[in-house]
Parts: sequence; C-alpha cells; structure tokens
Amino acid sequence: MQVEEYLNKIAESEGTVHLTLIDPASQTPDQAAEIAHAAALGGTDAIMVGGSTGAGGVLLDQTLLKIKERTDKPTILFPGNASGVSKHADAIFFMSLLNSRDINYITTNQAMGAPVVYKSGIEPISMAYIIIEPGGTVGWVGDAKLIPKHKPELAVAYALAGKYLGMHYTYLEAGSGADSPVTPEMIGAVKHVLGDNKLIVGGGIRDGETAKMCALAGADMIVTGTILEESSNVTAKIEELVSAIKK
Ligand code: 1GP
Repeated sequence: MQVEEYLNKIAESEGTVHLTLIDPASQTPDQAAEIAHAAALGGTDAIMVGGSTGAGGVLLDQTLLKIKERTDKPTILFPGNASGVSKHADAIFFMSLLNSRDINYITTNQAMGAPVVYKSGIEPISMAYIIIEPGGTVGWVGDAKLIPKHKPELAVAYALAGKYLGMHYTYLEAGSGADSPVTPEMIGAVKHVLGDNKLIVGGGIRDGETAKMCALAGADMIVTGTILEESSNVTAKIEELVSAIKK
C-alpha cells in the first residue's frame, strides 16, 4: 500500500493519525533510530524526517537507514529545501510554503528537488504548507508572511488556494517548539472548507489534552517533534498522545 493511502485509511477508520517528527540535525542517527523505535512501540503511525537547517546529505541518509533498521513504520521526508530529498525514505511531503515571500520556498526548491524525487522512486504526497504565528525557525528560514493566530479566515484562504491547486494535504504549522499550537477555531475553519482533503496540524503540541483538542477541532493528523526529543520515556509520551486522538 502507498503511504498516502495508508495514512488516509487510518484517518478515516481509526481516528486522528499521529506522526513522529525527527530532525536529523538534533541527534545522531543511532539516537534517531532509538526514538523511532520507541515511538513505534507507543503507537505512532509514521515517522517524518526533516528540518529547516542542516537536515540533508549524509546525515539524512544515515538517519533514514538507521530508522529503517529499527522500525517498519513508513518514513516520510519533511524537507526544508531541495537538499532534504533521500532515496532511503518511503515518501516525501512534496510541499509548497504558500505564505512565503521567497519564491525559493514556493516553487524553486520544488523544481530542483523534483527530478531527484522522480529518479529515486519515492512517493510524493502533495501538500500546502502554511505557517501561522509564532512560526519559529521555519517561519524565519522560509520568510513566511506569518498568519496571525486569531485570523482563521486568512488560513482558510490559503488552504482553499492549496486545495484548488490540487494539493491533497494541508499543513497548519505553528513552528517547532511553539508556545501554543494553532487554535481550535483556525483548525475547525480550515477543515470545514477542506472537506475530504486531509489536514495536518503541528507545532507546540506537548500533551494528550492538547492533541485531543486539535483532533476534536478537525485535525486528521497531528505532528509532534520537540516533546519527544525532550522526553525521557518516548513510548509513554506517544501512548499518551495516541490514546487521546484515536477513536
Ligand atoms: C514542526 O510541527 C512540527 O515542524 C512539530 O512541532 O517540534 O513543536 O512538536 P514540535
């Protein structure tokens, strides 16, 4: 089964999907594999690999290879630019940062990376990427015109644009380590116009209660990264998050 189909099936039958984000720049490949293994034991659905800075090349390849030694969960690239492509992943979120001011993050990195994706045979999953305040590192690196957190109508406008451009997934990103995640009002408003298109929410989700709030508001998938890097018991933390969002 292709990865997009796998994720959609979970979203439609089991409840909100949990995605574990691992930034190759944050730990050694062996440590990344340990986090992925522990996350899989806790019930995560797939492993996203990528980051805004220093997440490409040999380090990315080695991180993926080590992760694949420790878990059968699908691996999905979450690239910060064209260097975030690796043939060792199962799929890639082929994304455009729709509210960037910099054409490099809207179409140029995509064009430079596309032939590499084509040759590698990994599965592209089209995604509209929209950054909301505070936006964190990715907001700065991607030169995003941050959407004010209490202006859901602006997020709705970008999400609709992505949907009409043919993107299957929409990702509302508050930025890694954000003080608070995207508001339930914004999640609900965006999901309302997306209909069957899948909505991913990430940035600042740290506990089951917050994850549940995002899921109830309409998130089809949630992403957590920072809390797992900080946790002494990744499996228990994932169990807390997963049990809060599944039916
Ligand atoms: C970042 O949305 C992801 O791109 C995850 O954010 O690190 O805050 O979990 P956290």
